[in-house]
Amino acid sequence: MGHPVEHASREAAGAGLPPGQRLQRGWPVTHYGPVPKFRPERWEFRVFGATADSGAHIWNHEQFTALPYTTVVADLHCVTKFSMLGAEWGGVPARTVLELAPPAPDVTHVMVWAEYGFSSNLRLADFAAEHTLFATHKDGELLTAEHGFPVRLVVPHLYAWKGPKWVRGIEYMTADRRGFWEERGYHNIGDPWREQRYSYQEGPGDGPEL
Ligand SMILES: Nc1nc2c(c(=O)[nH]1)N[C@H]1C(S)=C(S)[C@@H](COP(=O)(O)O)O[C@H]1N2
Ligand SMILES: [Mo]
Repeated sequence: MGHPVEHASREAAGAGLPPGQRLQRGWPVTHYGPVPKFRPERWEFRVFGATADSGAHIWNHEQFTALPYTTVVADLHCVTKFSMLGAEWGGVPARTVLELAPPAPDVTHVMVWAEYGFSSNLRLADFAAEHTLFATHKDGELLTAEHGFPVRLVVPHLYAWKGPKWVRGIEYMTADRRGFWEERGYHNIGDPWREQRYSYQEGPGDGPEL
């Protein structure tokens, strides 16, 4: 796939292990449900909800993989307490998606949608963070099916459930709404440095009522 390479970034890793985490060697596979089969002719990446022009923006697989490509070295912290450090992810920056398919001015949150209706909600600022990436590659190789091929989100500064594998689109929202794990007992924000693991730890303003 012929991406134009922009730049490599090395600032989303190297801070060590967040509290309560342990180092994992190798790369385990962690998710709920089956691994979806990729059907390129049916696949599309859809930006919808409160877009600036109020229409949906859709890229097919060929178009999506032709968007500007960059790399980010980032750590992955699973809320079940293992962390994988220093992977090099390659893909399309979330900021690029925000530029090409801009949200309306009153958008505050983004729902990231994946196959089988899996979802995760992010504050717009977390989504727009410099290192948030729609990854297609890890360590120079295409993602494998079980790790999210063709596209997964990587949000280096949040727990890994905030990064859906098998992403199919994003929804711009003018109010917060909980995603799949956020409705099922996990923290609405999910900052590993503050050990925001479970929804019972949420303070006022951290998320919509359960
Ligand atoms: N679609 C989808 N994405 C998902 C999940 C899931 O259940 N479904 N689990 C998340 C969790 S909890 C973790 S720790 C990471 C694990 O990514 P890995 O299997 O590539 O290590 O994927 C995240 N993305
Ligand atoms: Mo996880």
